[in-house]
Amino acid sequence: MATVTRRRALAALAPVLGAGAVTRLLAGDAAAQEPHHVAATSAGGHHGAAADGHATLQHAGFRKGGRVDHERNGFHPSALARDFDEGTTSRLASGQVLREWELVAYEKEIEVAPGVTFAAWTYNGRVPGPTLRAREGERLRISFRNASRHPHTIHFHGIHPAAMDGVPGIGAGLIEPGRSTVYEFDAAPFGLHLYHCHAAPLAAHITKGLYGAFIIDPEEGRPEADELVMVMNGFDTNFDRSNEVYAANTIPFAYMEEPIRVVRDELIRLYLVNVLEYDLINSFHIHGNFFEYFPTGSSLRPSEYTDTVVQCQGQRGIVEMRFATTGQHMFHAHQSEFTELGWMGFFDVCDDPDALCDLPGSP
Ligand SMILES: [Cu+2]
Repeated sequence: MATVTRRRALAALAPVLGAGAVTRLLAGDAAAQEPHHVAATSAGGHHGAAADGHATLQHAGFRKGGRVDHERNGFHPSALARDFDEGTTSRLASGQVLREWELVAYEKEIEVAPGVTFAAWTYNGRVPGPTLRAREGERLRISFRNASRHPHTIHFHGIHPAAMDGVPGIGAGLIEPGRSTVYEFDAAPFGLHLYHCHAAPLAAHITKGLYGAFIIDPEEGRPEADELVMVMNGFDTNFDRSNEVYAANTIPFAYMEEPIRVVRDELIRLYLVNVLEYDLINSFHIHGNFFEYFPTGSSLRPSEYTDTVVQCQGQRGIVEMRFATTGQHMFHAHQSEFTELGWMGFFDVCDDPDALCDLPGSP
């Protein structure tokens, strides 16, 4: 069979198969090509069947036995969305707060779609790496150990001395396998940043999984809110320099299977980061609502009131919104292709945060 490009395969298969099945075919997963697996996509979903042409909304996640094994991966997208790593703090003689983390790079096979494994490169065994959270003006110290078989770095976005930039040839430069280094700088400016490996070839080192969100809170803080982080990413599962699956926080359709529960009228603050490689832009779109957008989170005043925002590679911003009514609100990339290949989910808006307001038809 001739090489199947992702786009050609999608055009041919998307109307017939669920996105999960397409993904499996592209990934060369033999099991997925059994008729049983393909046919199973038509049942059980709560988004209706193909009568109105929305067959592509059906996906692996709705099939019995077709879920990613989060336990084996060692991280769960639902937990990850609310997991902020504040490290450990102490005080320097000067009175400045010292905040410290330890990051270890190592290889780990993760399941990125049901039955599709990916030989990831990770910080601390998860993709994305921990969401590092600090406060403006603190001293940050990140101890980095490379326990993988390839040289890596940690390059932080933000303001810091050149020697702390985590790029080859500057400061400690490339950290060879088995070696360690310490990155240390003051937290500035406040906002939503990111960190990632800066070894060459850059796109490969990033797309393998070496990235994470990096939040610097303003000194005076932000209004209290239900806070979430979504790192928009994708995976090139067949190494053709294009992505076969898309997601926020790694696992396609994870927030369809487990919608993110939020409370009506409560302020939701979403830290949104785009680390996608191979596709120039990514986007976030909310249904039935509008949000205020703070580009790079570096101002306390929003620049935009909208329902869709676009981010280039490495771009990020803070989304703030409230839902006035209960119910299920979809969010997704507004590039339909990304959506169909995994980058979509639901907010489940409830009156009572402890109530079970599961989606009708959920397995
Ligand atoms: Cu690297």
